[in-house]
Formats: sequence, C-alpha cells, structure tokens
Amino acid sequence: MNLTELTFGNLTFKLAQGDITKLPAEAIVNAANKYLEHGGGVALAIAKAAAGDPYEYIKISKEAMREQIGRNHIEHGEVVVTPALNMERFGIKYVIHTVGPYCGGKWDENLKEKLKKAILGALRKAEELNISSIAFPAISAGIYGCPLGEVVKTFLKVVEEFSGEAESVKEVYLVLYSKKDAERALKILG
Ligand code: AR6
Repeated sequence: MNLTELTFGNLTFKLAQGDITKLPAEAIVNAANKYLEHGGGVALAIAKAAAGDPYEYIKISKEAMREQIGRNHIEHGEVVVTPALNMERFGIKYVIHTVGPYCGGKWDENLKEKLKKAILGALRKAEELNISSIAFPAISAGIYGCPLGEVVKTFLKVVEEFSGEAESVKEVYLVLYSKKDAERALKILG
C-alpha cells in the first residue's frame, strides 16, 4: 500500500494507494461537505464502513458538529471528530471531518488557501487528540473538482510547514484511491 515517503524533521509523510477506510492510522480524515451530509465519494465510503447505514453516521456527525462547533455547518479550517465505530477493527480510532474548497476544474490562490486551512485544521486536531498517525484522502480532488496535482503539492507544503509544530503526530498519510492517481502523485513527489 505504501508507495514512497518523505521526512520533515520528526514527521514522515507517506504516500499510499487504496481504500482509506482500511488504512491503519489512528485518525482518518473525511473530505466532507460543510453540512456533513456524506452523500458520495470517500465520505459515503467512510460513513458506510463506520456505521453500516450511512444515514446513521450522518446523524452521529451532525450531533457531534452541534456539540463541538455549536452550529449546523463548518467553515474551511473547522473540523468535527466522530468515533471510527466498525473501522476500529483496523486500528482507526477517529474520523476527522474537514471541508475542502469546491474548484469545478479551476485553481487559484484563494482555493489553495482554503485547501491549506482544511488540511491544517485536521492536523492540529490530531495534535489535540494526542495521536501519532493520521491519513488523508485527496481532499477536493474528486466531486469538488480541484486538480489532483495541485492538491498533492498543497498537501506536501502544508505537511512541511506543520512539521515545525508537530509533537504527537509522527506519520501523515496521503491515500490515493486509484492506481492512476497514485502514479500521478508519485511523479509529483518523486
Ligand atoms: N479511499 C480513499 N480515497 C477515496 C475513497 C476511498 N475509499 N473513495 C474516494 N476516494 P471526493 P471531494 C478519493 O469526491 O472532492 C462528497 O459527496 C477520490 O478518488 O470523495 O472533497 C462529500 O460529502 C478523490 O481522489 O471528495 C462532499 O459533498 C478523493 O477521495 C463532496 O463529496 C476526494 O474525492 C466532497 O468532494
């Protein structure tokens, strides 16, 4: 599953290919929408893997959002934590929901800043939870239509910047679902 890794201080950035719902990191990140309606893509896969019935996990997520954020939506950079439930058998403890930008094929500095916030928010929450490993999907590179290459480059940049403040977090995975995406990411990191 692991394709390559890069080291930034005490932190290792690992590129992996496969299904994030089975990746043994203490937290996995969900590429959610702002209402935590897990209707498609990796969000639906996580909701099904965690709770069986995705509607049940949507309910759990919305309740957690009300408790943790005090609103019924999140902004870029805000995150919500839910238990991994059935995914605990793979060693996953938490799901950290974050929302990336909608690009629709476009890319600019503003979209990049929104994606950076979404990634950094999840990394900082992992520190707060005192965990050592966290796995991300390619946030915004699916239904939200951001260019995969830019998403991968942005990840690398944020992880490098974050390594300066990381204490408990030692491993950050970027998990690409398809072989084709994984090969493209590998070229960028290579
Ligand atoms: N494991 C790893 N990566 C996956 C998996 C999986 N099981 N399934 C899909 N991907 P997307 P977005 C990849 O569309 O673009 C949802 O409906 C996929 O190949 O899941 O941020 C939410 O509720 C792609 O590279 O997220 C939001 O409404 C990446 O995950 C909206 O989609 C992200 O694709 C968010 O869109």
